[in-house]
This record gives sequence, C-alpha cells and structure tokens, in this order.
Amino acid sequence: MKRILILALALAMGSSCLQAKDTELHIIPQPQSITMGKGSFKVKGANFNYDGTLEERTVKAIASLADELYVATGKVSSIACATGVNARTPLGSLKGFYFLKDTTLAPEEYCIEINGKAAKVTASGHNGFLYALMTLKQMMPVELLAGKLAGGVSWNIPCCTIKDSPRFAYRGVMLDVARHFYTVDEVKKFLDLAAFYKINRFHWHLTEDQGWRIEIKKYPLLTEIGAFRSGTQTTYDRNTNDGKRYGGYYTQDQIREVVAYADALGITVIPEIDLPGHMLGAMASYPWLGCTGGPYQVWTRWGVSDQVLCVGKEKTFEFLFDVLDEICGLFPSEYIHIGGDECPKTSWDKCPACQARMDELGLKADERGTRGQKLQNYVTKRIQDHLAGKGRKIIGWDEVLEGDLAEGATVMSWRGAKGGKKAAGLGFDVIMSPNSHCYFDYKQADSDDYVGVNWKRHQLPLEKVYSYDPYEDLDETAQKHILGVQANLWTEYIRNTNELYYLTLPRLCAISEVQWSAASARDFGRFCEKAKAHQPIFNILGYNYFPLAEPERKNTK
Ligand code: TNX
Repeated sequence: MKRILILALALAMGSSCLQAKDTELHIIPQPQSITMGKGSFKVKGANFNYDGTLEERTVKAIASLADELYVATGKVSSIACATGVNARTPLGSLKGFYFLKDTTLAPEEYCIEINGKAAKVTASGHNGFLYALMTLKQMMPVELLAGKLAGGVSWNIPCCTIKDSPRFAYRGVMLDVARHFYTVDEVKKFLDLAAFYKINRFHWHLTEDQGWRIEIKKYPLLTEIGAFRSGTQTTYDRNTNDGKRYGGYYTQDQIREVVAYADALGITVIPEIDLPGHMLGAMASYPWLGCTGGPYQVWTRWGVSDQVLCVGKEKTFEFLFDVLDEICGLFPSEYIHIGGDECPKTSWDKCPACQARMDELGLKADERGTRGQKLQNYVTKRIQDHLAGKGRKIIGWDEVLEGDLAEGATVMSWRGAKGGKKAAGLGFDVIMSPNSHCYFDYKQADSDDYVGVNWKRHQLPLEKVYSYDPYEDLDETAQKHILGVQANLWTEYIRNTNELYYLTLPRLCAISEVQWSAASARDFGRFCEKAKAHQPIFNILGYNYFPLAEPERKNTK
C-alpha cells in the first residue's frame, strides 16, 4: 500500500532522470581491478534474475536491491529464477540484472560486468554476491540507499568490468558495549555500516569491569547486578563520577537476533568474554570469583583494575566453563575471544589459593615469564582446551603470549604490531590490531572536545590508518600467519552513537582498504576523493562523521 502511494505521488510529480558521469566510481574499498567500458547502462527498472542454486539469504539480499530499484524507478519489478542461462552465458545476450553462480571463483570473490543492456554478477557464494551488491549500491545514486527515490526515476551506471576479491580473510571491527552500552538497533546499524565496507567479522566486547552485557541463564546475577554501575566517570579525570545508575544488557534472544542479522550481512560475530582481568562486572555479581571474596562494585571509572578472577579456586573455572558453554550455544563462530589483556598479577601474589595453585603446578619465574604470567598461561590453556572440546578456537589479546602460549591459539596484537610479529614468528596465527593504526577511540585530530581518548601521543589521523602495512618487517613465512586486520572502538570516551560515528568515519573506510585492497591498489589522494564522495551517504543514512575537507571540526557535544 505504502509503495503504491509513493508511486502515485512520484508519477503525479512527473518522472526525472539522474545522470551519473561514467568515470566517477567511488568504490570503497578499492576493487582489485576495474576496466571501464564505453557508454552506460540506464537503470530504469528492476528486472532481476538469479541462479536457482543460490542460498535463501543471498536471494533475500538480491531481492532487497530489486525492491529499492522498484520503488525508485516505479517500474514493475520482476525477480525470478534465471532459466536457460548460467555464469558462462555471454553478457551480450542478457538484459537486466543477473546473479549467477560461478563455482570457479574463490569464496569471497565476485565479478560484475556491465554493458548498455545488462549487469551480470557472478560469485561462488553468499559473501561474494553480497560484496557485488555493495559495490553496485556504491554505483547508484546516494538517495537510493536511503529509499528516498520514488517512482519514475532513472539513472545511468557506467559500463565496466569489476573483478574483485579481498586481500585478507579476516576483516574485523570491534565494538566495546561494556563501557558504554549500545542497543540492539544501534548494533545493527553499526553492522550495516561494516557490511557496506565489506567487513566480515564483528568482535563484540561484551564483558568488562564497568559492566557485564550478556544474559547467562545459569548466573542471573551477572545481568541483575553486573550489568549496572552506580555512576560513570565524567571527564578525563578518573575521580569524577556523575552518580547516575547506568547499564544494560542483551537477552539471549537479542543475541541470537544480532547473530542472525550479521549472518545475513556476511558477518561472523565473535564474542569476547574478557578474562581473567577486566572482570569486576562478574565479581560484583558473584564475589567468590575474586581472591578476597569482595565485596566488589561494578567500576564507575576507566583504567585497569588490579582486582581480577581468583584462579586458585576450581569454582572459578566451573563458572567460566558454564559461561562459555552458553556462549558457544549462542555464537556459531569458529573463534571465541577470551581477552587476556591487562591482567595485573598483584591480587594473585597475595592470594593463598593462587599461590597454592602456582606451587602445585611447579611454576617458576624464568626468562620466559613471571610466575603470575605462567599462571595466566595455565588459565588460557584450560579455557582453550575446554573450548577445543566444543570445536572452537581461541583468540587472545597479545598478553596471552607472555610466558608460554599453547599451540593453536590466535593472537590479536594491540600493543603496537610487535606482539603480532613475535607471535607470527613463533608460528601462531595473528590478527593485527595495533593501537598505533587501528584504535578508533583515539582522536582523529587535536581537539578539546570530550570524545575519544585524549592523549596527544595517541592521536590517529586518517592518513596514518590508511598507511598501515600489516606485513611490515615480516618475512614470507610470518606473513602467512596474518589472518587479517581489525579496527577497535573502545567506548570509555564514546557515550552515544553520534560520538561513535564521529570517531568511526571516515577511518572505517580507510581500514577497509587496508583489509580488502591490494597494497598496490591503494592511493591516499584518490581515497580521500572517494571518502569525500561518501560523506553524502553518511548524511543521508544518518551516520555522523569527522568531516574530511572542512577546516572546522564538527561539534559533537
Ligand atoms: C586498552 S586494548 C585496553 C582497553 C581500553 C583501551 C583504550 C586492550 C586489549 N585493552 O581495555 O579500552 O586500551 O584505548
């Protein structure tokens, strides 16, 4: 009904034709190869044809573009199974949009061929088709993306051939929903943006000193108590506190909803349960998890707490296994992130149970590490073994490498790239996420607003993100262990989505080229032109951003 009204309205206003210039393609991340043809394809209807063998979720994604074109052009859409054609059918004999399966292409590879009459897309699977759709959408008028073209509109897209596939298999972005909480709808909108730039992993940082954000059926207090704090630090001064109760969490149904939503976008969700440090949310809920027995409070300030899980007690492991079992039931991902960062060993040094555990294990300080670090290795290994029993692998922040890390773990390098280099040299798989280039909670430029981390030495301008070379200083053998690159959004100083996107954009565009595009295909000057052309997309879709060419900063206060 709504559609008919839009259509009637648009027809009454008369039809219009938008013109796209042939040479202006602003595709981010830069595709592997683009060959421009002559002329253009006039999009004036939605005649869509797809391979009968495509997955249902792929057909849905294709159908949604068909829908958008239908609304825009006002032409009756036909979306149907293609008969009598296949990936080998020459472009010249087609008319309309075709989505055909080509099993010879790599899992995320796709190809788009466009002439004056047809657009033919080939890929071997869901993600390939999705990426082709993202590329196609970036070739369409911006208004289309927001459903703001209605009835009787037509436009041209340039004839060309695009052959494309990613540089890295792991292309991630992390969101910390613990320091500040983001609702299911906000997380979905964040995922939409990630998918638009062909990012395929969402690392969901779900637990922290400042809040536990996921319902665990066996331990209801985690969300009754652990999901709420009594106040929040209000300035860069850690002793400030607004005194206002703050919190929130996701029910298991909501988690499943987000996982399914991400799956449709070709994104695997990797949950993080950060342990054995950053656990005050859990310890406030169940004080026996700590060395002193508490009481503990969900933290109201930022920083690193020296109160960590007591790993001398068996009960702590039972708790962790129970939690991770529920996590495995909710997240089908191959990897579970178990954190491991910033775990001071001071409480273990004073704890009789932890000391007894170290003695029983015969842990000795040596050049490889302290007794405390080795106790953390023991924790990592037990968790790793438990998860291996469920067919899962672990990812840990680079601290897990201190001491002796067991084979099979994947290291996420955050304290610069050195942890990643060391890990790759030792034969561990690595995800590069160095704070020097991938920490989007750092300010993009010098500013005095209260958004992002304030340390001058930690500014991260767009160009620096773009310049990142994950292979720097690595020999060929070590390079093979780099699974990919991830950007991180820690949210101590990001209080809402307005601030979130102000820090995310356009740096997410830059990191997407680091993740996706061949090093040789990257060019910062051209990238900036493209990123400028994407600003209207952010505007129309309602994503805040750090403006590129304007000398004045946007005030996000
Ligand atoms: C370090 S990166 C942390 C986070 C903070 C972040 C702030 C990492 C594994 N730990 O807990 O939020 O710095 O930039």
